[in-house]
Amino acid sequence: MTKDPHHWQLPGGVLRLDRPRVMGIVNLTPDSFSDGGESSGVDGALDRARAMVEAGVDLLDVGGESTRPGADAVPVDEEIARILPFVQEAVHRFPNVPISVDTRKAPVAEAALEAGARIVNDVSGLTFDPAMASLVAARGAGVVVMHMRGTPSDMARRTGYHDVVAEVREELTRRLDRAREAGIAPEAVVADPGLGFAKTAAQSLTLLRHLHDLADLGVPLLVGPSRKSFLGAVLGEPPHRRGAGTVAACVLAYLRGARIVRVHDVEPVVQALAVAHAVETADPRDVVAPPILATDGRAPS
Ligand code: HH2
Repeated sequence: MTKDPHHWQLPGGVLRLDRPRVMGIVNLTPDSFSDGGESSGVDGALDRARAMVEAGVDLLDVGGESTRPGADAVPVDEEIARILPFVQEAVHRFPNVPISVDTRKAPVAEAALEAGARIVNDVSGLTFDPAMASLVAARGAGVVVMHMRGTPSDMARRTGYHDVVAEVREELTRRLDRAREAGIAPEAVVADPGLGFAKTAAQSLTLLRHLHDLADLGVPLLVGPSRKSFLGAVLGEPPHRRGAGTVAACVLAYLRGARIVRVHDVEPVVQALAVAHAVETADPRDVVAPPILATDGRAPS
């Protein structure tokens, strides 16, 4: 869609994607799969967001409805009531950190954009609410178009792929075409293969392994591996013990072309990606080898 996947056009400016970016997850839900209830109060969520900002987060993604399989549907008014106080406050407290709203519903997105959010993260890839694409276009908002089949309630049964990478690429291409037809600027769009959404653990691992094959979508890629069950399948650990696995997945995603990762635990991922990026881009001539021993005879710290 765009020739330059190194920028993301957002209201109020462009987010440069010449280094990996970290999107921090702020769930205002009682039932999210890994942190449900952790930050259901607005003050708690703002404190967690502050810690993420101090750890170097680039974007904050706020959600008021869990997308885990079998999660309860949340009425529009309730979803707005959960997220709006956070968005209203966060745009003032963290003016340099674009706020994204994780929703499939146009009225929720509209309320958040009205309050100053700049991105709509739609896990349905603009397919759930027919009004979503035109809203994003009219507002000039940034948008994450994610791949999923079905809805969170039935997606676990919709994992029949012959070639998961080719089919996800094909289905994402159609969604990106629809976004363009609705008038959304190509530079405002980021695509996401939707790890764990209508994918088995093996399919999520395959997508991560072949992420480079999605590069020809022509838009920057965002990937959300954080604490997901495909990591649990590898590690045999519950969600809150998948932190190091999440870091590994983020680094691998970056090395395979992802520009943005969406995570719960920001600090280790910011560090890991900073090192990965330095290794990938550093000129070896810039690196001065440290002395084996400091001149006073003590080992260098
Ligand atoms: N994953 C989740 C939610 N939103 N958005 C994008 N773009 N990509 C993802 O991979 C993604 C997403 C699920 O994670 P979480 O928000 O922690 O859980 P829940 O949906 O249960 O609140």
